[in-house]
Formats: sequence, structure tokens, C-alpha cells
Amino acid sequence: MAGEPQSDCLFCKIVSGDIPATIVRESETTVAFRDINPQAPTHVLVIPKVHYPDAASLAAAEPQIAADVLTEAGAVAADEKIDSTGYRVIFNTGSGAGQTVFHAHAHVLGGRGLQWPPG
Ligand code: IU
Repeated sequence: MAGEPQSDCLFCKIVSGDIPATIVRESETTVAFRDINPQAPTHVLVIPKVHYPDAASLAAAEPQIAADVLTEAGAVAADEKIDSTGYRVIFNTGSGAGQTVFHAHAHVLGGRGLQWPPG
């Protein structure tokens, strides 16, 4: 069923606690944890607890939870004190854009200068 945990999904296993992660925030609907391969001094992933393959499918099915992900991304930035210097929230969507884990997630990146356009 849509949104149900997928047995082959690594981020569903982080939600269930079967795979360890350094969790920095948790809400009723989301988990935020440090990326294992950080690309900036702050690199946190915010994921919904429900399983959807990408941000657009999450937003179509569960708009409030998609909003919760964005709210938590902002809270992570405040917790990490990168909100005043600037930070980026990224949803890689599709393998052509670099998505490697097909469970919707927001990257929250900051703590260094960020170039535009991104690579
Ligand atoms: P992407 O947008 O799908 O490429 O992002 C997936 C991210 O998940 C990537 O930055 C990985 O380093 C990160 N990650 C993680 O933090 N912990 C894990 O167990 C796995 C991937 I698998």
C-alpha cells in the first residue's frame, strides 16, 4: 500500500531503527539524521517516516507530511546555526539528478559557501 515501509529500503530501515543513524531531530512524521558522506560541515537528511520514492510523489499523496519535511529542514538549520549564514535544501529527484536512495529526502546543507549554479 502507498506509504507503507518497503523491506528493501535503507531509509525505511533507519525509520524502524534496523539501520543505525545519527538522528538529530524526530517528529511524529519525520526523522532527521546526519548524512554518512557529508558534503558540507552541516549535511543532514530529513525524511518522512512514510515511504514515497521522491518528494513529488510524497507531496501528491501526503501534502501535510511534505510540509512537515520542509518545516523540519528549517528547524535543523536553526539547530545547526546555519540559518543566519545561508543554507540549501535539496531534493535530488531521479538518478539523472543524483538520487541514489528512492525514499523521499531533503538534504540540508550549510556551514560553508555554496556555489550557484550547483553541479
Ligand atoms: P541522494 O539524493 O539519493 O543521492 O542522497 C542519498 C544520501 O543518503 C547520500 O548523500 C548518502 O550519503 C546518504 N546516506 C546516508 O546518509 N546513510 C545511509 O545509510 C545511506 C545513504 I545507504
